[in-house]
Amino acid sequence: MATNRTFTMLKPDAIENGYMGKIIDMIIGAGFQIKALKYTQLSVDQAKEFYAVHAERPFYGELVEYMSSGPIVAAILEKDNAVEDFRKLIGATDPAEAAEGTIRKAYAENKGRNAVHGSDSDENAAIEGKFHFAANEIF
Ligand code: IDP
Ligand code: MG
Repeated sequence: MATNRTFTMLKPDAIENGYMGKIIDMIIGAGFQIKALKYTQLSVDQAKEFYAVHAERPFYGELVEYMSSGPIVAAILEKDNAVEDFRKLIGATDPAEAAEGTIRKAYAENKGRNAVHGSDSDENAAIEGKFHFAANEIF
């Protein structure tokens, strides 16, 4: 059964470029409620673990270095059909291919530095949420 929660990170480029507030505003404006929120930075080991599924991809080293390079905002979001609707809101991985009105179209730099993460399944949303938040940090 589909759950109604997803997990996101505003990535280091988005924070560096000053888009934290604008992106959070777009997320809330699209009808998502914030159930957990944290301003933090991933260690190299945490970035490796979070993206372990991509360990064999040629960009893994670059991805780990970038995701641990500066602060991020992590959040658990709630809405009907959260995972799918949030993937629609963020747009394609490569901002050059992202639709108008999406977060990546507006704020991403390129395919690697693409402003925002969104879980790709209910199962991963739950795993990724637990990776960042203790039970008493989730509302
Ligand atoms: P997604 O974030 O849209 O789900 P994935 O294919 O799961 O995209 O890739 C995870 C992350 O890895 C991307 O968001 C992006 O930051 C990075 N990435 C994906 N493909 C490339 C690439 O070809 N070059 C560099 N970084 C990439
Ligand atoms: Mg993905």
